[in-house]
Amino acid sequence: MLIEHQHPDNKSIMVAVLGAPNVGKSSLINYLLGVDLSVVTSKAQTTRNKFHCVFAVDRTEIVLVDTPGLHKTNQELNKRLNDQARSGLEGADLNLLLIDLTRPVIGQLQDFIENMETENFQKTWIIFTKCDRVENYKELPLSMALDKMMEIMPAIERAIVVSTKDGTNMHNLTGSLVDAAIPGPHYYDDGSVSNKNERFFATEYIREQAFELLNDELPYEIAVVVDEYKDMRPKKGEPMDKEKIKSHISASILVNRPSQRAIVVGTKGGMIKEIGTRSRKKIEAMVGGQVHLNLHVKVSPKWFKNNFVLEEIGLPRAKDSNRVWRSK
Ligand SMILES: Nc1nc2c(ncn2[C@@H]2O[C@H](COP(=O)(O)OP(=O)(O)OP(=O)(O)O)[C@@H](O)[C@H]2O)c(=O)[nH]1
Ligand SMILES: [Mg+2]
Repeated sequence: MLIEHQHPDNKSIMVAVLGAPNVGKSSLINYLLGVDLSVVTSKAQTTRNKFHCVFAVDRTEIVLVDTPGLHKTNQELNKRLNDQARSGLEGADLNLLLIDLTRPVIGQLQDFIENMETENFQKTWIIFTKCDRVENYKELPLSMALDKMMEIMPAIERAIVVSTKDGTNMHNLTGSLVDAAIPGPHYYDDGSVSNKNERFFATEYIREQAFELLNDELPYEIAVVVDEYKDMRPKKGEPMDKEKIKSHISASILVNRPSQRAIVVGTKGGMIKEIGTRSRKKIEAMVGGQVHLNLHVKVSPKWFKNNFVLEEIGLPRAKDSNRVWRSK
């Protein structure tokens, strides 16, 4: 948005949402946004790319940066996921560090510090998540835990206990973000929800369903790439007939081994059909019209070590990336 078109009372804040895998980062973002934009599954390491999610409260723009869960690793794919999380901090005015109340809290902070250089951390709030899963969470010695956390990491200013399942304190969190926002221009146009496009979210929604439906190590050995994305919606000014709009998307689910291909296809194609039906519904809700989705399963051995594929799915080399590359 052009600065000269900005209202003088505008405020904005960029907030990095950080924490271990599965603590509820994407769920928190979706709750604040009011839409299921970011993918959420019951499995750890669902989010693979950092990206911005944007919403506004009156004249305050809040930009939330979703990030992959940070964890210890030597594998190339995971190094790149960690790099996405670390770089999610860049330009943030505030960090929300999510700590899952159903697991030891101090240990999570120590793990986080081990995986992230936190010495230069600015303004950080601890968000204790999933309080609905803890009986009598108000009786937990959280203020003692917070004191200890502040000692370990001086950038921590405060803590909020939340649940995205029953909404505990989520309004307080929104209010606190608005209060912490800084007077100045908005970065995004009104109505923008993300810096990623619908094509990105289409791959995410396919991967989300595959992640949820597949078991064991298989979710971690799949990737989704869009081969063709034809947006058939009418251009600005053209008449809109919702029944007729049909976007065409052709996408591939990459697997590591031929035996995995058989599982993803399923008996009589049942699994791929289910992944397709569920993800198509979510993509249709996003684009606001009918979608024709063509899904394939391709064997791409060790795609998770292949620089070409990793770049294609938005994971460029990390600082600590391995030195040996497979070519296209
Ligand atoms: N009971 C309960 N479950 C939650 C809450 N927040 C998230 N979850 C669940 O926790 C799981 C992980 O949530 P995500 O939002 O995907 O977690 P994440 O931190 O983004 O995970 P990664 O992307 O893997 O790093 C999902 O099954 C969520 O439904 C909460 O407040 N209460
Ligand atoms: Mg996530």
